[in-house]
Amino acid sequence: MNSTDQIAVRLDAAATSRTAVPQFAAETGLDVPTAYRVQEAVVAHRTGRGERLVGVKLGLTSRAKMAQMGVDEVIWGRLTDAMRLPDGGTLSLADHIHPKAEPEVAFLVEGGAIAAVAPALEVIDSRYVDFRFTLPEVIADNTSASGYVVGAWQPVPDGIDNLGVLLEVDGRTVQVGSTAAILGDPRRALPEAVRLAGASGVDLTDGAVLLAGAATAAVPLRAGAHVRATVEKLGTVSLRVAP
Ligand code: OOG
Ligand code: MG
Repeated sequence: MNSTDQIAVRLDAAATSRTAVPQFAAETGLDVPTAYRVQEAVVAHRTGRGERLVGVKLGLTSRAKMAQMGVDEVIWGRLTDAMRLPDGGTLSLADHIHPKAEPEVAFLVEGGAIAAVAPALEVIDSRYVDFRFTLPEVIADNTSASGYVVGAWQPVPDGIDNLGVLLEVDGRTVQVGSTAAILGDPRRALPEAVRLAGASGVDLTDGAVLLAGAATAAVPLRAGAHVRATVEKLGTVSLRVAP
């Protein structure tokens, strides 16, 4: 396995067959610029099957996530329409490898600016065995992107830079954080995404969704679980895992 396309085929097959693959960066010497080219090729497999690019996600924008994953650089990935799940919708474990959920803040982009904000949940599902990867590996894997749920869009409230974030599973609080954990202020996600994605020729066009990154660590999804994220002033968003 040596070319960008071969790695992309392998990661796409892992996703579609719900079978984790071993890490490979040590073997291939994959670097970050090449990893973003692999990501583009991985997502091209999805768009080739009819999915549409609808936005961008940032990852590892909080210390909680950097510590959990052992990677300490902000990364970005591509979101497609097929990844979007309805608020209160149901996800099947059979469609995933080892999914986890994390609370996020979503922005709606219009005219190059933030037009609205919503509480969100991201479902990440690394295509690597044991959810372990190096920085280039997670970038190549479209930053573990698998699904996302967006709550009600609303105007950006005062104090967005320091709102409480809660993640509950079956009514029990499992993670607590603050939007301040996201780059110090989640609004920084926009210039950061414009810079990072722009370097690969990807623009945040009108109507694009931007996931700013998780404020807390992610939690594994179990059959039958009811997962709910709450962002102070923004409200809640939820997801069920099929029994
Ligand atoms: C990588 C994706 C990180 C976030 O919000 O920090 C991410 C991973 O943790 O597998 O989406
Ligand atoms: Mg995330």
